[in-house]
Amino acid sequence: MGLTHVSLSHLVSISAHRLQPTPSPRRLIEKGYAASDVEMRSVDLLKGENFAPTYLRVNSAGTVPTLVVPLAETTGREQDTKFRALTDSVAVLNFLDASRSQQLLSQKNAAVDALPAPALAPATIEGKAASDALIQLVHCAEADPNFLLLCARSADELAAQAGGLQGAFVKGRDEALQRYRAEAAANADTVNPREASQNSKLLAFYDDKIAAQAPLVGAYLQHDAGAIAGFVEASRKAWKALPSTLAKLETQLQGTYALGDQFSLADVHLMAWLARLLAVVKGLPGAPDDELEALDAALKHEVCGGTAVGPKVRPQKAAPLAAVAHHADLLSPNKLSAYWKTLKTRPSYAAVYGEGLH
Ligand SMILES: N[C@@H](CCC(=O)N[C@@H](CS)C(=O)NCC(=O)O)C(=O)O
Repeated sequence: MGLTHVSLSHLVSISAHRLQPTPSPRRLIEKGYAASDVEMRSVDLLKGENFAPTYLRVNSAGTVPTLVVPLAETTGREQDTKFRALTDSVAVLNFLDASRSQQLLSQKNAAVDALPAPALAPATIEGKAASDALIQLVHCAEADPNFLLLCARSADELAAQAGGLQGAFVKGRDEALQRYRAEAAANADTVNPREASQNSKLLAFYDDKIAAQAPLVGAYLQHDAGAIAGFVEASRKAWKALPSTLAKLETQLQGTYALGDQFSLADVHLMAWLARLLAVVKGLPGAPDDELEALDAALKHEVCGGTAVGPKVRPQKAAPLAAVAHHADLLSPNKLSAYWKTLKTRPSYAAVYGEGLH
């Protein structure tokens, strides 16, 4: 399970004369970018570095990834380069796909030329619609595996996680928010109007984030009984929503890869999403080692009821996945598990997940 890896998300920049890149090593590798093309910087989410004022100047949402790219018209030697930041993974990946064409390659050196630069965007209107639908599906808040990572379906699960990486994440983030907020508040009386305006924006940002994170802080750090009950309920709801996302995926997968027999942009997004989800289920208490079995086990838990707060739910007699299978056939073998096994054969998989899923 990968909170350590969550922290290794990247801020990336592209300089004027060199293509650099990428928040997504998957994309770099699948697109044939060379290591020398890349200038990566890590933003440690465990320490709340994504909330630093310097980072917020680049990405005002305070999320990763960010890709900083030069504006085309300022890439001449005679001009100062101006940059623009792409601040979400869909825009970043689209940019990286479009930015390494064969034409561009032919202007570069032979070693780099030798690497293929396949177009990963679908070529047809139907393909694009199917691709967009899949990408949207795994980026919707309801299917956010990062939330599932923090979720606790019982007070016991919460207590276990509070002593682990999840607890460290909530704590590190809370401390960073409080510290950055205090710094902004200390500068509140600046006479420089520009600084004053920046400061009030920062204060508003930190206040919003602190309010949004209050349920997590209440449950994880303050051990507040009401907050714990509310968080357990929200967590169960999030887990219950998972089968329907998986069922949609199951019906939308079109072939060996998401859109058929070619690896495409949708696969880059799906690989990241599935890897994170499978890392989460593997990290659940008592999970089997095999990630697909761990997913089955997590889904079973939802159907049978697991360790529960309040009255114990009796495990149902019927096959647990039968209820999940109501949404689609999620029993192995199925399209999704075959698809995952195919993704695991990609060189980008070995490069990104060789040391473990995250
Ligand atoms: N829509 C954005 C969301 C990215 C996102 O939420 N990233 C997570 C890490 S995987 C993040 O930055 N979390 C930090 C936070 O929300 O404070 C994207 O796809 O780029």
